[in-house]
Amino acid sequence: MTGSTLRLLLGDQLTPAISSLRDCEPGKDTVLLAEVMAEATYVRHHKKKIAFLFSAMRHFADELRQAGHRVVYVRLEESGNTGSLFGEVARQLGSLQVDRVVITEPGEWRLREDMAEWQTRLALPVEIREDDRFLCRHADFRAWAEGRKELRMEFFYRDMRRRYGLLLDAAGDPEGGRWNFDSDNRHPLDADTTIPPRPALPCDDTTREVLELVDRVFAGHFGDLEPFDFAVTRHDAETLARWFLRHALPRFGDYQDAMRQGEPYLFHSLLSPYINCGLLDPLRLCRDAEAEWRAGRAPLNAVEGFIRQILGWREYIRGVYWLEMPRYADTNALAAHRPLPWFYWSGETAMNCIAQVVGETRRNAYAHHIQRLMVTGNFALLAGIAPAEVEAWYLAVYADAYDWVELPNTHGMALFADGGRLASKPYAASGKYIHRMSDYCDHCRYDVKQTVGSTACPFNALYWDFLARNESRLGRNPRLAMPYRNLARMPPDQRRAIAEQAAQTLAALDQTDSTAWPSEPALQGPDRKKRGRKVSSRAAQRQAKLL
Ligand code: FAD
Ligand code: DLZ
Ligand code: SF4
Repeated sequence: MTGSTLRLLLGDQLTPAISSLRDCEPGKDTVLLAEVMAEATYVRHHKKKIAFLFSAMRHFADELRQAGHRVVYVRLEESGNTGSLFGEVARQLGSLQVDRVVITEPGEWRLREDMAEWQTRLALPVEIREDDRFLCRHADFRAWAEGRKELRMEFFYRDMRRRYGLLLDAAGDPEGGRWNFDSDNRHPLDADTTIPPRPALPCDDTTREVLELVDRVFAGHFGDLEPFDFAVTRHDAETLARWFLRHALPRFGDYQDAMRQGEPYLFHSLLSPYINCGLLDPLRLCRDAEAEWRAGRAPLNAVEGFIRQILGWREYIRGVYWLEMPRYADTNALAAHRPLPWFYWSGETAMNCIAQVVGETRRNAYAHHIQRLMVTGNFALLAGIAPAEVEAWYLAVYADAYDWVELPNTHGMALFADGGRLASKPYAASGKYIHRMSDYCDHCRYDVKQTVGSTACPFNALYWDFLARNESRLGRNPRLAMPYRNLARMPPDQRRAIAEQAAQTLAALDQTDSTAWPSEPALQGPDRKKRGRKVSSRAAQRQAKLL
């Protein structure tokens, strides 16, 4: 066979209409999907994330075969699997007669850089196409950003609303007279608000096989593998999307920022893993959400809020990533160098908010936005944890995490490590914010109303200390004028006491086990469990005393 093309699809490219398949000739071309160690371990992804992607990839290969494509699917343990995407492409070229390789650009800089060399290494044309599943092309984002002193999501979002004609009235103005209803979307949950139960999706044989594989091969990775309740087919992902639009979207807006102990999902969509891997189409979700409002089934604040997350934040975040990389990842505007505390992995801390979020993350490979931003992210910001360590954690633990979306959210939004390129101010907050938006403090050993003393909430002194420590960098930020005025008004004794309290907390943090997961390489089987226990009980002892 001559004149045929090898079309590589990555684990987050599970979309039949993707650019790399656009001119595919099913009788002639070969589509390649490969489970490879390099992708599963470049960070040690949560077990559920690996299982989700492998099962979704296997199901997608079936979907393509049913549509008439010739598919080569390489399983992780298949004999001869080279362990890398390049190796698998090269291996297929040995057995297939192809003239060229076609790929849709990957979502991560490291892989994009690697692929730039493939044509030379393979001595064959390698065409890398733009990923037009996103709603803003690279050139359009660059043109929008060109000449702007500051990049701000809000202005980008308005342009995107106009471009796609979403939630506009006949005159082209925003429905409801405002572009943004965020100020309506900050309600804490009332005690009697009930959360709708999510539909259960049973595992099929393919998923069960993958669960067995992941349990055996990735036993040393973070996270609980079961119960496993992710959708792994387009059909099931669409079922979950329909469920969300009908049952959770109406209250999505009101409770978007709320947190409640024991309720990891509230009214969030949980759709990010499916959008990011290509099982759901972001524009269709926006249009379907708009239809719910037009049909009178969901209020405008909810629908606008949901559309803003996808059309606005998601696209803006991606635009910033490709505009700023690779320099972006190396910035450290607040000179944060502290290692990541072990309790980000173990959850063993007396700070109940962190223990809850880490526990849910371990169980579900999911935490909603405010948990990521205002609990684990906020603590890392206040405590000055090194951005690269925090980013490696977020990239590993969430099922929706890929560098293009995780990095700007963590580096820019949560840690302000880019000095304000993405957000106009750091999302720094004391325990008061967590208390207002959740019931975590009701179950905490610390007292959220205290700033100094042995039972004081650690977030409080750290918050003021963060402002004081970074005054030369942040003091002139107009959006921080009020907290800096409050800091300036504090009597010197109080400032001194807060500085001492924060210093004690940070010293305690420095004494806790701080390490990547797992603490020792290749921990497997029963031995792993024993050593894992030893490490975590040592950490627990220290933290019981200190944090
Ligand atoms: P919903 O609350 O239901 O929101 C609807 C959709 O909007 C999401 O599915 C998602 O596609 C999109 N969205 C919302 N906020 C953002 C955002 N800030 N950036 C991009 N898309 C957004 N999101 C990821 O998809 N992958 C990540 O690796 C990731 N890492 C994050 C790290 C930090 C520190 C923070 C603060 C946020 C991160 N986010 C990430 C954004 C956001 O937290 C998740 O998209 C959201 O929690 C996913 O849950 P959901 O589907 O229930 O979202
Ligand atoms: C995340 C992931 C994992 C765990 N495994 C694979 C894999 O075995 N094969 C693959 O093609 N992709 C995988 N992925 C997704 C890739 O890491 C992702 O495509 C790149 O990071 C680019 O976004
Ligand atoms: Fe978190 Fe402080 Fe509240 Fe405890 S008191 S849950 S540490 S904010």
